[in-house]
Amino acid sequence: MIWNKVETCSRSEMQTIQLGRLQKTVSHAYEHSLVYKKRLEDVGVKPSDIKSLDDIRRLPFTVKDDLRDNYPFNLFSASRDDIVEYHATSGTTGKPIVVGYTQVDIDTWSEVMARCLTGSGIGRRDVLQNIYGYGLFTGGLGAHYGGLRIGAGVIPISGGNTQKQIMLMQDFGTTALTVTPSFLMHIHEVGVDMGVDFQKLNLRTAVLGAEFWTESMRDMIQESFGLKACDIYGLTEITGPGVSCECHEARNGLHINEDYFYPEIINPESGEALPIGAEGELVFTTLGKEGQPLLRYRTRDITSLSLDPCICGRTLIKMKKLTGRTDDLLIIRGVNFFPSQVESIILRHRGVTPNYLVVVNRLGTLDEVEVRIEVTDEFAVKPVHETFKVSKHQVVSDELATRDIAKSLVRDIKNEIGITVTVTLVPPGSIPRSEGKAKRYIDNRPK
Ligand code: DLL
Repeated sequence: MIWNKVETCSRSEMQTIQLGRLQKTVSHAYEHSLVYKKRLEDVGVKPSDIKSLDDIRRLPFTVKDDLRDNYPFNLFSASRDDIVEYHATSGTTGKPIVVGYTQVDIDTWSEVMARCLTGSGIGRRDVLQNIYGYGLFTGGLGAHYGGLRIGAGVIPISGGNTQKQIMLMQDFGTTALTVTPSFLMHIHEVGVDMGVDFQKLNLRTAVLGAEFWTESMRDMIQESFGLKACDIYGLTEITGPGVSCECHEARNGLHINEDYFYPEIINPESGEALPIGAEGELVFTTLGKEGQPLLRYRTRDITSLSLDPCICGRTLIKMKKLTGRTDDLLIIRGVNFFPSQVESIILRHRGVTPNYLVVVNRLGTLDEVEVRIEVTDEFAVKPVHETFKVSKHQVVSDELATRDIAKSLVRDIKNEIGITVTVTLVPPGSIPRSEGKAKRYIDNRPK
């Protein structure tokens, strides 16, 4: 099913919509934001200079620090009276990033989320358990608005409450889930301990995002729950979830709602725009946003774009599943490495679980990488609490088999990523679980 016929329009129709909205957005930002007015004047561009989509390259980039520097409302391009909702990032370092939505922006958000949920195979007959956190985080309300728009029965349970999540899945006959992949795996773990057979529930679809996850994780989730899992992407600055989403037919690349979010790929070092197909940093210009339009916003997310036809019939440009974020890129003894790259290697090995943490330390002048991975119950020979007393990070079993697993992980990481790491197998349950986004690495090196 397709929610809106614009999702299947021709390239030239799409470009006409995009150009009209780009011109309006640049004028709106110029007229309503002193910050953008000055920025455009600094590069000598007036709204009337935007005559073609290529002219977007004349606009300056916007970066995360611009939002921080203008905290809380200086980048707003609408009167505070017209702002009907606020969201913000968690802001673990420094001030959070604040976003304000007008009613038009909320309507757009509902529309793009309706497209994403429909594309994932969800409809009005579904019971949608929305496990994304409600609050300043955009996940909960974004999925909620989309769910209401398509007429699904939304259960606004939010994150946490693992056992209650399982109870509602059983008692309410939940058919669809919106949740982070890591928390969904945690729900599975807890359910299995409670003796729940997830295959027997009514679950059909999960729309997973807000964090990096691999194809191997998708296979594991689909098998564990007996459902189809689609990837959904978005970021607070641009709107929240709903910027792009996979269709359930292909589940291979995310269709971008490009009539509202104009994508570009740039070389993250030089800022040069790259052609379709090249991998680089994803940049978005919002088309039609009123509260806080953003021109050429650098997301720091790494991916590539594709205009290849899709079996679902959508013509919307696709972005590949994310490779990583430029700010998560670790350079270890000269080798570039995204912590998330170890995930698919781990998931290929028996005896270990997808619960892992990459820890980077500096010993003298050398960077050392430790990959802590929880073993499965069958390899946790000693009782977990005993092992804990000895050392949280000790190998949990001295069985030869366990050593072999660790050795083969070290070998595969070396072969595929090019760095030598220490693998420490830790007892089940010893790596902290998250109810939202999982933290997959800690960099202890001096800044
Ligand atoms: O995570 C919005 C969202 C909520 C997306 C629910 C999907 C589902 P932020 O907290 O601002 O917003 O974080 C945005 O999370 O720049 C990516 O680095 C990462 N991210 C989001 N979706 C995905 C995904 C929400 N599907 C940042 N795969 C983005 C990988 C993702 N990373």
